[in-house]
Amino acid sequence: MRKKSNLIRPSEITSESNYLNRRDFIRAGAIAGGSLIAPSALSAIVPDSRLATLPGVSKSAYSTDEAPNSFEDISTYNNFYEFGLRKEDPVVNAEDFKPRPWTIEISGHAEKTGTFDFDDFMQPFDLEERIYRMRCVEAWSMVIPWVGISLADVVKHFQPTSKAQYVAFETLNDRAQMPGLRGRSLDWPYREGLTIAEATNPLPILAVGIYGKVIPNQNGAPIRLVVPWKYGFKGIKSIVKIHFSSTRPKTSWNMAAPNEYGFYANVNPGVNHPRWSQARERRIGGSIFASKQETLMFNGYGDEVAHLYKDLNLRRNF
Ligand SMILES: Nc1nc2c(c(=O)[nH]1)N[C@H]1C(S)=C(S)[C@@H](COP(=O)(O)O)O[C@H]1N2
Ligand SMILES: [Mo]
Repeated sequence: MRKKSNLIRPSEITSESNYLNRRDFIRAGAIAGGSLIAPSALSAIVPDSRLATLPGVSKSAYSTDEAPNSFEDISTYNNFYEFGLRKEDPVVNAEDFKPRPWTIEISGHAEKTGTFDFDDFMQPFDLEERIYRMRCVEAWSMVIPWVGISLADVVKHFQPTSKAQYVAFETLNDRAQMPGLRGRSLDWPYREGLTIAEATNPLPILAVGIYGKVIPNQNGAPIRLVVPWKYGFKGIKSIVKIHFSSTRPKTSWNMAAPNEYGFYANVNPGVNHPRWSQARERRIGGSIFASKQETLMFNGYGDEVAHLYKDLNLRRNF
């Protein structure tokens, strides 16, 4: 297999002061050039220049042609409870988070297991850009140009045995770096899981970038799950463990409120959350006066995934 994922180390990332200088430079340039672009519009089109560009990224046929949200929307409106409960908390509180050195432990029913340094883990896999619609259970949505590796490729690489029916994931649990862990909003570490059939479907990716750049800390650096037909909470961030299990793993939101958040969490406009409708969604970044758009079954990815659930009652298995 080709070696594509020479991800850039934090030491190669330009410093905060360079970043500010560059931003000021761009802003000044835009003003000097006579184009009256508002600062917010500028930051919307300029990804954070502290983040290194990812090499060797190919385009994916699975991408939507809908317009992506701005880098600013994607990196400042976040859910990452380890860094606070409000949408604006993670961008501030994850600023000093260290996504290197990083290790990923592979365990359970698989031929290949062990603890891998992040760069060694990434080595066998090809980087792809996948522009996906994302739908949060809170009834907002975004379109995000992820860069990542196929989860199916990762699963196959570690050769799960026939006993492996589920894949479980865990987030880093480091109180020194994650102030939100002092709170009891969730039972830490953050946990998620997929069936082996879901995990080997071609759509899910482990994302390491956004807009061609290394993924910002607040979006789940250095690596996070993206499952575009499920509600956003399945997209576990800053993964340190992947476990091949014979039994259904516990998942954080299901543990916290089992009547509100199920194991499957498939986007389904026909099954409401007990406290609000799932029929429509608000696209982040649009006008606050814009009418909400209809939520699509499986977030519009039904052709690829509906067969996974053909024998399942989706009202009971929500
Ligand atoms: N470890 C961890 N992963 C997490 C969360 C979290 O609080 N902690 N929040 C989830 C929720 S509810 C959503 S909607 C998405 C948001 O991802 P984004 O901030 O990159 O858009 O991350 C998911 N992954
Ligand atoms: Mo969410």
